[in-house]
Amino acid sequence: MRLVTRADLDGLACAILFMENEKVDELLLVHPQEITDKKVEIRADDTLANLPYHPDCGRWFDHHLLTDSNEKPPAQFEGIYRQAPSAAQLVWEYFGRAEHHRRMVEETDRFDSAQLSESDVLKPQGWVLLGFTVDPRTGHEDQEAYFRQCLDWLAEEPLEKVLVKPAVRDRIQRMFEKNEAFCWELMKHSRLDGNVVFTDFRGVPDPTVGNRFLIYTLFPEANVSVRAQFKGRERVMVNVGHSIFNRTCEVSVGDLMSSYGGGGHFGAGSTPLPIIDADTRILDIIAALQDPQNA
Ligand SMILES: [Mn+2]
Repeated sequence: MRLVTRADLDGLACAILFMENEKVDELLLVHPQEITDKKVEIRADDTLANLPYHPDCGRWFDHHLLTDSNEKPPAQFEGIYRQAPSAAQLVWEYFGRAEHHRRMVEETDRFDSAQLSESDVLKPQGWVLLGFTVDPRTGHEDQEAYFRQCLDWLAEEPLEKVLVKPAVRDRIQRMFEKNEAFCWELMKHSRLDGNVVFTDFRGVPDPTVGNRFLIYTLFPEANVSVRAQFKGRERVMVNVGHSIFNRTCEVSVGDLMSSYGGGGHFGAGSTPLPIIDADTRILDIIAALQDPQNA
């Protein structure tokens, strides 16, 4: 069997569960968009986990909302699909919910659905800490090699022993350093506009990539964040996300972003904007996100 998953904590937990219960001959790490765009060849002996459905796969486990761009699964298929906090939860259930993996699955649930506390963001521990180091959005180098290394270790040793390995500690150290630099950049380039915190990285040549939740620890008054930065020379990328602490924003970010040509989910999304009228459109986006009582 070939396991096809994505290189995040949920994919890692899925892989640990499959490797303990079945013979996994090969592990392929892909980005969900590569499945949606049919850029990878999927085979009948493939198990897809934490990824959109592909008609050629043998089994499928996923928990993400089905969107218009996703291939619809048939009524009957091998595996489990359900909206759930993580795909690992579904794979765990498939293999009979072994007690010794309960902690890993519960923490993966929290991490994957961003049910995190401020201390999970500022001083993460355990699976959440490991989750941030493997997160493909954290901007570290050699993510795939690191993911595979962690998986090999976790197949043999408990999490506590893996977290103190020099390579892991090194990554944790660098992650905290990056987050520190990122906090300063966020403070310097953000302003609060009612319930919206707007970060303008358009003047920053090479912005640090840090923890995407830090902005909500710096601006607890905001319930939604908007960040703009250049993408190439012709476009501005705008990222919008609901605060994970102040969960009062009722605007569907995905719908708002799709009206500008982008997309996303209820709580987060992004859109490219042409440079020429980015300013006006950003103001429109901020206005659309503002609570009526701030108007
Ligand atoms: Mn997931």
